[in-house]
Amino acid sequence: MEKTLFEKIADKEIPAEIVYEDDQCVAFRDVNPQAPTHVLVIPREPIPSLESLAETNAPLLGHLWMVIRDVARQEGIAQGGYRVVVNCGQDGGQTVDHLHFHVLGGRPLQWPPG
Ligand code: DGP
Repeated sequence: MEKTLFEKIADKEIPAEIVYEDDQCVAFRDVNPQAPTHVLVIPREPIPSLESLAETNAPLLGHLWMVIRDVARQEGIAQGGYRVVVNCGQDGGQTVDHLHFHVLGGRPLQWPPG
């Protein structure tokens, strides 16, 4: 099966500024940042979206949240505060069909989102 765009980034076939990686996930800077810090955290496994998660993905999800916390600390936004966003499906604004967590910070963020 054709690799997703984010699999190609994880496999370093497409360049990206990777800020963290391990055997389960990769974190890299968004190409179109919406805040001074905008990092995407993805599982290496090409899970298409939140909607396609299985019960067996629960340990992976726990790991991803720990990585999100650590990336926020590493980026220096943990103390000021930050936001984690997962867009799911068409109405949710998802454009890349590979589960990803947006980690946004470095400025006060507005609420609600559009
Ligand atoms: P979403 O709309 O939630 O599916 O977010 C997809 C994000 O992926 C969007 O903020 C832009 C980012 N993105 C798309 N293509 C690339 C790419 O080639 N490199 C990087 N670093 N980010 C990308």
